[in-house]
Amino acid sequence: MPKDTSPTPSVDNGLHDHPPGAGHVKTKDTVAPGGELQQTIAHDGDHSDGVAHLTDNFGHRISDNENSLKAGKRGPTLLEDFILREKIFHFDHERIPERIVHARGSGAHGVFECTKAIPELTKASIFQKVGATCPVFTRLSTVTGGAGSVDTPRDVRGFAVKFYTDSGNWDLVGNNIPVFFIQDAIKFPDLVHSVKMEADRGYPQAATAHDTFWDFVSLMPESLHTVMWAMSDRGIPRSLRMIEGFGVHTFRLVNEKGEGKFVKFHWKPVLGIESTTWDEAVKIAGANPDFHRQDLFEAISQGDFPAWDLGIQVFDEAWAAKQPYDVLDATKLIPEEDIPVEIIGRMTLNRNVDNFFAETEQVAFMPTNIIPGIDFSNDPLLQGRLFSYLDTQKSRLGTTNFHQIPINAAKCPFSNFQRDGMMQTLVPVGRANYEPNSLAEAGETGGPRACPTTGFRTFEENAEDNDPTRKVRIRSETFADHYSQPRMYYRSLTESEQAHTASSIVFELSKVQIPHVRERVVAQLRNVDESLAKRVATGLAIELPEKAKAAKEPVDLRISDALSIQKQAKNTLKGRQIGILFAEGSDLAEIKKFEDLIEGKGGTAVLVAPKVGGIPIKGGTLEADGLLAGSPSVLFDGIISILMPDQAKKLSHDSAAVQWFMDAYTHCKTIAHCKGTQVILDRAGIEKDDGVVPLDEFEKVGVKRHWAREPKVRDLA
Ligand code: HDE
Repeated sequence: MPKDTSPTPSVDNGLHDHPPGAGHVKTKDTVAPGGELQQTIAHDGDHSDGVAHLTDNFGHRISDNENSLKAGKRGPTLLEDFILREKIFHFDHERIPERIVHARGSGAHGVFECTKAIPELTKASIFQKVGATCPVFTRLSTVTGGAGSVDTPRDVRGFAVKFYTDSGNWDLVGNNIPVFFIQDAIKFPDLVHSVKMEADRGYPQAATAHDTFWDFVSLMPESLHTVMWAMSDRGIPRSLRMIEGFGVHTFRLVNEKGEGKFVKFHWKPVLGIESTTWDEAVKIAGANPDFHRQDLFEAISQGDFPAWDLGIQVFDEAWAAKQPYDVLDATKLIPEEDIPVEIIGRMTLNRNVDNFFAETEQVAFMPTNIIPGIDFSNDPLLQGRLFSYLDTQKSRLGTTNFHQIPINAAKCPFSNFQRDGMMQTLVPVGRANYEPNSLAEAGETGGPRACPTTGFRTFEENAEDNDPTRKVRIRSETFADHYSQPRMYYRSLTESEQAHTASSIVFELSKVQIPHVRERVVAQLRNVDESLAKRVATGLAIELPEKAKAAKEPVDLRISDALSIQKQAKNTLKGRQIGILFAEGSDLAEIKKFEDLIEGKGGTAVLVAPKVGGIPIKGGTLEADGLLAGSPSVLFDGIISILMPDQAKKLSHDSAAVQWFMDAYTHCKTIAHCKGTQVILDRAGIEKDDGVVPLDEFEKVGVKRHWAREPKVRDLA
């Protein structure tokens, strides 16, 4: 065990593995892809005298930490001074948003030990064996005041415990009062707005004694129970070591057999509960605003470790139904005289934080951090919290990767397919960032998988199949037919569209390097359409694999013409681009005629020529919109060619011109041409068909695609 450099007596709770001699910036904790917490020395530049070198954030040693770089002794500071800039830049960004509630808090590390095993009640790993331990981090807080407010206002105290268990983090985020002001999460922003400093004047700080809070209370009878507690001596504790803690909500314990019982959690301070008088609290606030924080810190530093016993009140639905209140109502408690509190464990806080910001400030508690064996109830206040805490962490910590911050990271392995995001510190290897995947079959890392037996399963309160309140992760059988509609889609396509689809799958799968993936796709296609599957298999030159097993056998649905592009293609010039090829000597009047026709019908005529400047033609000169070599026919929906025979002959030796026509032809586009152009068409191997027409037929033919041509230009097998 490395040497402990903190003033706290060293206690090994598994969380305190500092490498020796790591200087001021002692360690950088990183979480390996497997989730293990690793610690590497961020900077270990010991001098011979044993003092570490001062460096910037990238490890560059600093020679002078007193003077910025200036132009001359008394001159202005230079922008070049990256050392000064980094130092000030970092300082400018030191603060993060404080918590909207519970902003002022004190945290400490510790250990939880199970003192009574309760496997009959819960499968939670931490409660299986007497003596089982896990590290914890606990943050005790006031609710109302800002981060710099005093410790002893009249207020509720937060009591948040993070258990780093071997089955993940469990956060029991409670208070020192067993009930809450409101019954439904939707009232929380109103409650908090009313109790915090008033919106216009910015005061009072950390106080309930003002208009808006009592206005709210006076209108919200449900708040009175908690108000009674807050106005009693519970609201002014003597020491954070002497407060009780409560989970407040009714939770659930679930055992290995899946049987559930309701539970309320309690923390009983070993030192007993102590309060101040109001007069004391007020005077302490003036005498020592950090009274509670200091008290906790010093007690732990001195080895006087505060401890709490964890207790439970367990009951079932039948008992709950008989009570004069609803156990899902967080404004109600269950008297200990009705259900005694049974002690099952002890938490001891035995180590102060090394760094207040890194740990106490950055710790992110979330009631959604729950482990198998414990579950939520339908308490509407709790249900709202399940949403809120994750959300607030993004706003406070700035990144979805806040779970990687050492104080928040699980101490058990964790791995999933969540990736990237701001401040990503993990370096996942391989390409498996999705699931399902079969990469392992190809010898690659396939990544983790869900485990139905050991994974978290939500308790099924009303397990009857047809109960609409049953919480399930089940896909309805009515979603099971995966093939009938793909079949309908494929069969609704025209022959040429089907050919395109088959070819595209062959092309895509030819790029797939993993043979079993190709085969599995073809196996799926057999359920869509056997002929398609055969076509693809032939295209790939692979054996037709066995048909994939269908969750539900597909049926033949009615063909739908609306699914085909070709069946509903519009033969219109509107919105279409038509390329008109001309050259020296072409007839301006003829060109104009087509331009007018196209523009008149809402299309765009683009003039293309071997040169772009003023070209002498019959009837004047004309500038082209695009150079032939730079305006391939793929840019147009159809093409028109108006050329003098001598120019056409010349162009028949120009590959750009020949390609221009050849492309339009193989792409099944309309080619309207003058007689002279024939020499280029011949060169391009273009045969006459419905879409290769003389100029005067252009208007009649339009610019639809001529799919009947396709078998002549492409192998559609
Ligand atoms: Fe909280 N509460 N809360 N709360 N709460 C927060 O989360 C919220 C409630 C409690 O030391 C916030 O990280 C909603 C009951 C503690 O870091 C936020 C509702 C109880 C802490 C939030 C409640 C609590 C918080 C602010 C009503 C006792 C401090 C910063 C549905 C059982 C944890 C943060 C720490 C903190 C929301 C009600 C206890 C905004 C919406 C009831 C001890 O997410």
